[in-house]
Amino acid sequence: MESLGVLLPVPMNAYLEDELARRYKVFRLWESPPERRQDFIRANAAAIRAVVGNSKAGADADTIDALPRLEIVACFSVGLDKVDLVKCRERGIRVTNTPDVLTEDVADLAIGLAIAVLRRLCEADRYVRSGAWLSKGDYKLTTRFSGKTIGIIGLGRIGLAIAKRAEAFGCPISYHSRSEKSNTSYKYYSNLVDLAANCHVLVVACSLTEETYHIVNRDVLDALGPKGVLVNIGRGPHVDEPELVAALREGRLGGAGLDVFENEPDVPEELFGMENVVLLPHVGSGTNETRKAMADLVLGNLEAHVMNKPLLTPVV
Ligand code: 8YV
Repeated sequence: MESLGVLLPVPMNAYLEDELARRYKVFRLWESPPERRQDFIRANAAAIRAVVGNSKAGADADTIDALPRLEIVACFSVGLDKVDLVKCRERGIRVTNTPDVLTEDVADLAIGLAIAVLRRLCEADRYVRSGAWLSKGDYKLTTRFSGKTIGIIGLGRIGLAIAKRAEAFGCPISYHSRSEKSNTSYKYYSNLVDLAANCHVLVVACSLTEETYHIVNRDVLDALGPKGVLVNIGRGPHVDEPELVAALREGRLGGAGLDVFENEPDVPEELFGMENVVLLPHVGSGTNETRKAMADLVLGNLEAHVMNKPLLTPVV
């Protein structure tokens, strides 16, 4: 039987790459210089029937158009914003992602970021390491996390997992999403500005779509206010980043815990000097346990596809 040709647009988790190479014929796009990548795809289009993408690169319209034999896009991510889903539906290309297996880690990180910002964990760590504790004495007082009102944008799997954790800290929970959920008693706000005005920590946990692009804009940041904290474990483009930087600089926002940015890995340098901000390099799902489970899910979906069995986590 013809081996499945799998295009990898960017480097993947090492275990996943090894396993893919063991089972299929792998085409590593990034090994070609940027100006030769379209030629590389064209030259190998006859063999490529699968794309394995992630949060950095997936299958955009140009890539899909260049691959007439493409059958499946298996994402090593829960987010599908790097896949042209409309085109995949039109062409009958199957799409899978990695839900559930990363939920706990991402929710843990959201709570960790909120605590890190309010309790100034990173700044306090730097205080000890720099010798300031010895030379300047005790560290300044910070702000409690327990009991603070948490507003969550998007009450899907990850949003609910964040809510469950925050409840254990005695935090009242409210949320904003397209529609009110019937399966929770958390307070619903149909208007995001109203949610921001009524919470202390606002967490972005929705998927990135045209409707949620820059959903956190100047009005939302101003409603959150000088005592408010923004936590983003979703996608950078959920937040209007220049507005976020301005709000922090001008003291209109209390702080921010950010795992994602608009132009990763570029992070606005102005944030580097702000002690009320905690910056992480997109590590929400970045544990050994979760990345292995995500990789196994990608492999399982590809295997199911090849064997003509039901996909494990189909999206399209
Ligand atoms: C990344 C993520 O995919 O699941 C998502 O949507 O953003 C992450 O899990 C991971 O960093 C691999 O690139």
